[in-house]
Amino acid sequence: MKVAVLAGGVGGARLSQGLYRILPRDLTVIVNTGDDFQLHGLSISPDLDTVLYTLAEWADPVQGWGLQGDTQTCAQQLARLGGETWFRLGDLDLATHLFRTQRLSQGASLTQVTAELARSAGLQLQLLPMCDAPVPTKLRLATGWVDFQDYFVRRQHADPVLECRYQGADQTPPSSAVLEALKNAERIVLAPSNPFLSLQPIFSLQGFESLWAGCPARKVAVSPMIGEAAVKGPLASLLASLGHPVNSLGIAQLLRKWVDVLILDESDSALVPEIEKLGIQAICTPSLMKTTEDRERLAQVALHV
Ligand code: FO1
Repeated sequence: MKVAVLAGGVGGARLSQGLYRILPRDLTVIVNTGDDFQLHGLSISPDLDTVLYTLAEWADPVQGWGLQGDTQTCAQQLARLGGETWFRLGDLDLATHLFRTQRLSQGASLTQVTAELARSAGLQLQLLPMCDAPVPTKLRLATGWVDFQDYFVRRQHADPVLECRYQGADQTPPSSAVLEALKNAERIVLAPSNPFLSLQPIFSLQGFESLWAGCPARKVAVSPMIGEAAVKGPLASLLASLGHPVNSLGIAQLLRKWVDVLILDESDSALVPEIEKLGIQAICTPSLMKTTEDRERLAQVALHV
């Protein structure tokens, strides 16, 4: 079965790993690039790297992002020189950024560079950025609009978000590789990624709604909420500040036009009737992914519901 996954962040990477263990050759992971930015002249694609490192089994298991065993020698020297160190790039991680930045400067597309990185990591799947042009996510806080990593890392996502914008998305189509993968998929899985920060940037691309409507695949999402808490990151606070229920019902309301099925945690079974009133099927199962076995088990559910 050909499967396409839409993913961003650590939750997206972890479910993608579960799917990859089941379908190493028939999987395409389409990744949010709204978090991408430039720092020290380097092209940084955090969500692509989180998925790449997780699938290669190189990821730092505690943070979920970055490389296991990485060191900060370069960042320490940069701090001595008075450089910017609010966004920590590990010594090993720098190699990925040097590679990506050089290949982009030689005229390669982000899709090509990502394929080269995936091949070098020994991965058999198709790993795709959602598009090849920058579509930076901007967030409105009480103090005004800020760049994504300014909100997420520099301010430690402590400020309430009042509005999200995906700059240039309506003039940027998904890449042709993304179009092909979605059209040919027999199942599309929306990973348990933040709907505002990881999925909506993909949905906002030019022509995406009509592309989606023309995809014959069954569309299954996994909720990133368990009870009133997000498994990771600022999702609960975003749901609250943007006026949605802070639980999987809020996720169902946001995703109802995009999916046929929502998988939610077994502890949230009381929400099933409300979710099914929205016209989507709700399936309950343990959804916390601590081990690789958890990831594979949840992936099996996403493939078979
Ligand atoms: N997240 C942090 O909270 N602090 C960091 O210094 C940081 C550095 C970093 C470097 C490379 C990378 O690929 C990811 C990094 N992240 C860091 C994670 C990243 O900001 C977020 O996980 C995503 O952008 C949100 O999904």
